[in-house]
Order: sequence, then structure tokens, then C-alpha cells
Amino acid sequence: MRYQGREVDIEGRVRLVMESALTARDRVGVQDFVLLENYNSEAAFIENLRRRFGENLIYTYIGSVLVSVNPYKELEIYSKQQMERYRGVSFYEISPHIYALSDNTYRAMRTERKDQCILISGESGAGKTEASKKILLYYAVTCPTNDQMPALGERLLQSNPVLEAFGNAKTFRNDNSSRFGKYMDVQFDFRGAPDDLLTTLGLERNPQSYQYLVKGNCPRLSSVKEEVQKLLNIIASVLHLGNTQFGEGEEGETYITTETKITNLTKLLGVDGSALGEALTHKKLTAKGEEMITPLSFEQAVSARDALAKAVYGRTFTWLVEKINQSLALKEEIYHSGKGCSVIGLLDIYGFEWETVQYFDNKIICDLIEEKHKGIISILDEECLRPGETCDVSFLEKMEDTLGGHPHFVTHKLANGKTRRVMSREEFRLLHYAGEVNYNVNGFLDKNNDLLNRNLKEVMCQSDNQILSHCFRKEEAIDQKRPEMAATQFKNSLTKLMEILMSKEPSYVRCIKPNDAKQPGRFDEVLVRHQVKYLGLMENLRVRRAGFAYRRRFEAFLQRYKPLCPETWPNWHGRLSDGVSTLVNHLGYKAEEYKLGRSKIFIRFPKTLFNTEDALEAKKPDIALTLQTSWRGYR
Ligand code: AD9
Ligand code: MG
Repeated sequence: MRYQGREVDIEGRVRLVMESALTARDRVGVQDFVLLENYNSEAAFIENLRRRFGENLIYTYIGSVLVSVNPYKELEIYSKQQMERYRGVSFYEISPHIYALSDNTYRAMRTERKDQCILISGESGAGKTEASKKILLYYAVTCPTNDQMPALGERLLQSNPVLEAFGNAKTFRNDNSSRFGKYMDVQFDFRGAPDDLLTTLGLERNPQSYQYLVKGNCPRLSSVKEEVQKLLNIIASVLHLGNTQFGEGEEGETYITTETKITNLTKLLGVDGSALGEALTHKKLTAKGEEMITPLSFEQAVSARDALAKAVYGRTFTWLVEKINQSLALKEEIYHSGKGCSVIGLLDIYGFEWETVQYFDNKIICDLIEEKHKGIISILDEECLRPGETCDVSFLEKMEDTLGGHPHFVTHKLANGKTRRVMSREEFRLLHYAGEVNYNVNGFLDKNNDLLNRNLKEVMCQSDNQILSHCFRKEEAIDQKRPEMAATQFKNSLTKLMEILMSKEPSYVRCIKPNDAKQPGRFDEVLVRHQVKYLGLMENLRVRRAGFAYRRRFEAFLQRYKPLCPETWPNWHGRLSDGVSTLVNHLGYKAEEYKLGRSKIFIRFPKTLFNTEDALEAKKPDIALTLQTSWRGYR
């Protein structure tokens, strides 16, 4: 993933610790790395993290970036009272917390009227999903929902365990590891009465009134029980698929063994037994307009079976996400037409299990992987489509032809025709930003190919389980066009996600895993240092230090604060610099607190700015909120 560099603007969020508001315990180390005396020293940085971690102070800022260290134990810091403490309070006034970040993001959205997003990163088990849940909890509890949809916040929180039940799994690194990336929009709607908008759109609130919404026969409550049964059937069928065994006949033909409970399986899938048996052991091809059926080899049958299980599970998961979206959302149009609507996007990805993540200018590697025609993904797609004998090794050779000599791409072949002994002939190596990774090409082609044979699709789209017939559409089985390959799908899905994120103002949570043993109280310095490095935290800190003073163009400053002074409200007609002078005089700024440049005002102390912000806040009427979300599953 590539992140665009962003000028760091510390407006409204500059942090200075107001000592009086903090207890002695809160003051262990510094609570903002910007205040670290030796801010260039990685050792000092880690020492600060370690000392605070020792006191259960898991949160520390780098300016407005929140660094979080997984405590691996329940801390008493997430209660409703704590939420109240953080409401409407600035970063610098109180100890660092995920609630402070949530609240600040919310206020930035409200005052700037600009969509926000919170990006949570860190390696597997570092606490990203837990952080995202805390943020959601904060919004669900602190933002009053509208009368007609009182339980929305509640539903929002309830959807989480459902998604986790289907989308998480135990791994070596994390007992509750996300196997899907999750991006969701929390929609805030602060027009007085949301019904106004419905009226102007000529819409009613009841979803039953709309054919489109009723078509999927979802909102009816009576169908829920049946649906749960269908879902359970699907899950059971995946387990049965996993136990489906094949045998090899004397003439090399593949058959399903008698021990396999095929009747169970077909009943659960709601499909025709003989058709399924045939589709698991044979392939249908169309060559020159003629249909041919060829038997699958033993290995091919095993792959076909696994592909079916994956498709059934994956598509059911997508269906579930859609379903949750429907239950949370009003109509899409209402989302996007409302002027008063703003969004906070929350991104909780799955943590990387190899070592590196790139946030830096990593263009050369990104091009190597995704450039059209010459990148690794293109070569892989081409190799999958090429008729005739292709295999993983021919893919590797193709890469060697095209990419050999690229400074970040290495295989066993040396430029002088000799071979590199330390590398296997099935491997290639990419030199990523923070380290080298070896990839074994075995299985690349199969994984990239849409392995689900057409005849399996045909069988599945006739299922009498409506969830499955919804997931496997007839049109898809008929369609002769090749669907997008896996790597390309993934790339496109990331590109779309990046577009969404780029349109929003980002805030960052950086999660750190203190040890590999999932134990409380253990701080493994080597492990932490590695994460500090690849999360780019020292770079973050340097940028923050440089941008400490607050500055803003005259127009923007006047526009924002003009309601605070009768002479500038509603409009100032003279020179902009005079307007700003009038305004700050009225506000009682002292000479040493600010300077006027040619086009910008410079403010020396964050506190000055916060006082002005508070005055502005006090002037605004209270605004009612509605909360809406949508989930999008990125797999
Ligand atoms: V993965 O990339 O999805 O494999 P995550 O999401 O980064 O990973 P997760 O949030 O699932 O990690 O955290 C792992 C475990 O650490 C949780 O199951 C909790 O047991 C523990 N954890 C994480 N954050 C906290 C916290 N703030 N308080 C208490 C926590 N325990
Ligand atoms: Mg997770």
C-alpha cells in the first residue's frame, strides 16, 4: 500500500501538557513524544514507551498520532465515565487515550465539515481490531442517536461479533486474528431533523415501501429464523466438503470414495447429488463452440473441492456483510445527498505476517509488483491465460526474462549466467523497503486462477438454499468471459480503498505488540524496536517537531473565527490582515502570542488557539446526531 505524504497540520490538535490536569502517574515519561528532550534518539523513544507500559500507560502521542502498546490484559480505562472525561476535551489537557483521538476526529469532522478517517496499523496481534472496537464503542455510546433509530448504535456493536465469528481465526500470532480487512463508514448526520431530508427526497422511513429494498426479501423478521438455518447448513457443508475424499481408479480416473457422506453434503448444499459428484471429478470445456467433458486428475479434484469450499465460505461471508449493511443503513441516496452528513471512516486491516509494511515512497517496489504489462501481477495474469503448458516455473522464467536486472528483484540466476547457490530454483526475492522477502512460486498460478470450474458454478447456482443461489448467480455460470484473477482483484480492491481514504482527512493509530508470547507485562525491546522502525515512528516524530507552530492563511482564519467578533461578522469588507487584527484584538490576544506575516497568522502557543476554539464551540447550538454505518469487506 502506498500512503501519500501529507503536510502535517497540527491545527486544533497541538499538544502541550497542562501539568495541573494530570496525576503523577500520568506523568511517567512524556505523554507526547514531541516533548521528548532527545527526540532524535530511538533509544530514548523506546525507553519512554517501556516506562509508560510498565505503569499500564499504553497510549502515547506523537502529536496527533496515537501510539498504542497492546497490554494483553483488561485495563479499567474504557468505562462510560472515562468516555465522559474525554468528551470535548483537547489532547493536551488529559492523558492520551483512544477516546481522545475518537473525540478529536469527531470534532474535526464537525467543525471542518470534512470527512475524516482513522487508519489503524500494526502487525498481527498488535491490537488494531481492539482499537477499532473501542472507537466504535465511543461513538455508539457518546453520540445520541435519533429517536426513530434509537438502537442503531447497539446494532452497530452487535454486528462486530457476527463478523468476527465468520471472519476471524486463531493463528500462531493472534488467537483472534482478522482474516479480512474491514473498512467502515460511521455516518454522522447533524441536520436538526433528519426527516427534513427524507421529505425533500420524497422518501419514507419504512424500508418496506421500496421495491428495491424488499426485493432481497431481507427486512421481514419471520424469515430470519429460516435464514439462520440456511447459514448453518452452509457452514456444515463446508466442513463436509473438507472431509470429501477421492480415490484413483485403475484407469487413472478419479472418484469420490464411499466413506464420503455425499448425501449429507448435497442435502446441506441444496444441490443435485449426481451433478455435484460429476462436477467435482470432471471439467467442462468449450473448444471451438463444442462442449467437452474431461475427467480431472486426483490433484485437480482435490483443488476443485477446496476451491468450492473457499468460494462457498467467502461468498457467504460477503453476503453476511451485505446483510449487516442493509440492517444498519438507510438508503444509499440518503447517505450521499445530505449536506449535513459527514463520515468518519475506520480502517482495520489484517496485520502483516511477514515483516514489512511500506508507508514510505515505495514507488519502485509498487511498480515492480503492479505496473501494467511489466509488473509481477501482469506477468502472473498473462501466464495464467496463456494457452498450452504453463506452470509455476514457467512463470518464474517469464519474470526472469522481464524483470531480471531490476534492482529489487533477485532469483537464483546471476547476470553472468551462473547460479546463486543460496537460492532455490523455485524462489524469487523482493527487496522491500525494510527488508528482503523470499517468495516460493509453487502454487502461484493455481491461487491466481479462478479455480472454480464452470460446472461447479452451474451446480451451485441451482441450489435451493437461497443464500447460495444469491451468491452463485446464473449469469456467472453462463458467462464465458474470464473473471478477474485473484491478484488483480486484490489490487483493484486496494486501489478503490485508497481512493476512499484519500478523500478524507486521516488520523493515525499505530499499534505495537510488546511480546510474541501474548503475555501481559512483558516488553521485548528488540521486537518493539523493529516495529518502531517499520511503522516509521521516528520519522513521524521529526515531522511533528518541525511543524510545531500553528499557522493559517488570513482568509481561513477569518472565515473560521469571524462569528466571535461583531465587527467581522457576518462579513469583513476591508483588507484581510486588518480583519485578522481586529478579530485578535477583540479576542484579547497579547502581542507575544502571535505574529502577522504577509498572508498568514502565526500563533505561538497552542493554548491561545484552544481558547479561541472553545469560544467558537460555545457559540454553536447543540446539534442532534444520527449514526449510520456501512461495512465493506475487503478480503
Ligand atoms: V490481526 O492483524 O487481526 O491478526 P490485531 O487486530 O492487530 O491482529 P487484536 O486487536 O485482535 O490484534 O488484538 C489481539 C489480542 O490482544 C486481543 O484479542 C486482546 O486479547 C489483546 N488486546 C489488544 N488490544 C488490547 C487492549 N487495548 N486491551 C486489552 C488487548 N487487550
Ligand atoms: Mg485484527
